[in-house]
Amino acid sequence: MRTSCAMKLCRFTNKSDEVRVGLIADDSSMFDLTPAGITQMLQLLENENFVAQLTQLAKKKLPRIALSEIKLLTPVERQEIWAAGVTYLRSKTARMEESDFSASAYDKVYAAERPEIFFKSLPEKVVGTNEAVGIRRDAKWNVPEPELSLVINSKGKIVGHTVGNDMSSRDIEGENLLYLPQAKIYERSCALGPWIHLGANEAEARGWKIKIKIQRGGQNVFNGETSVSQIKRSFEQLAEFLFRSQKFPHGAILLTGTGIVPPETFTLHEKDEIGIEISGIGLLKNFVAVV
Ligand code: DO4
Ligand code: MG
Repeated sequence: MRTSCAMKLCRFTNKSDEVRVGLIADDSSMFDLTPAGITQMLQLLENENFVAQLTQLAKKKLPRIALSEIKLLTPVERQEIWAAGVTYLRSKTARMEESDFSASAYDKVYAAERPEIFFKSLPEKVVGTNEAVGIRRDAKWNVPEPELSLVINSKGKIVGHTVGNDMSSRDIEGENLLYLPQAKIYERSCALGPWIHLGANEAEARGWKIKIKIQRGGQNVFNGETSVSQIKRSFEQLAEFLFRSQKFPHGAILLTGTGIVPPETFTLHEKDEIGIEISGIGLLKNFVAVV
C-alpha cells in the first residue's frame, strides 16, 4: 500500500453490506483497512500521529478494492455537524438583499469578532455522495450551499477536510431570521463526502477552488466557482469558537460557509443533479428530492 501527502479516508459498504473504513489508493480503487485493525475512522482522527499510523499500515498487505464494487458512505461516525455563516462577502451581500428585515444582522456578524455558528445535523441524518438532498415542500426558493468542511477531533484540532452542502430555503430564512433553523435543518438538508482529505494545513486548503455545477434534464442550469482563500476568518478561529464552553467527545464537523450564491431567479427543482468539487478533496454528487 502506498501513502502520500494526500491521504483520503472513506467509509464504505462492501458487497456483503458490511460497513468498513478505507484509504483511497487512486481514482478507481481503495485499500480496506479492516485487516489492519481499523474499523472506525475515529481511531485515526483521534490519533495526533495518524500520518505515522498510516505509514505503519502501509507496510501491511491490505486488500485493494475497486471503487465500482463498493458504496461510499458519509465520512461521519459520531460527530455533531455544525456550520458557520456569512464568512464570505458574497454570502453577506446575498443575504442582505434577500431580507431588509435582517440586513443589519448579516452586516454586523460579517464584521464582528464572534462568527455566526449554528447547529446543522446529526451523523445519522447526513446524506453521502450519490444520495438525495432535500428541498422543503413548504419552501419556494431552495439552494445548495457548497462549503469546505473541517473535520475536527475531540481535542479541537483540525485533522481533515471534506466537501459539504448546507442546503437552505432562502424564502424561509429571508422572511425572518428566527426561522433560520427551519430554513437550514430538515430532512436531507446536509450532504458530506465523498471522503476525508487528511492532513492539509490551512495554507494548503486556502489554495483550493470550490466549484458547483447544477444540471436539469442533462442541461447545465447553474455553474459557480470560488476560492477557499476568500473565507474571511481563519479556520482555527472558527474551530476555537465552536469548542468554546462546549465539549465534543467524538469531535465535530464544521461547514465553513458559502461563497457561491446563485442569482435570485434560481431555485432548485426535484431531480436536479448537484456536483460540488473542491480541488484538493474530490466531488460530492447528489440529486434533489422534495421532502
Ligand atoms: O445566516 C445565514 C446562513 C449563512 C450561511 O449558511 C452561509 O453563509 O453559508
Ligand atoms: Mg451555509
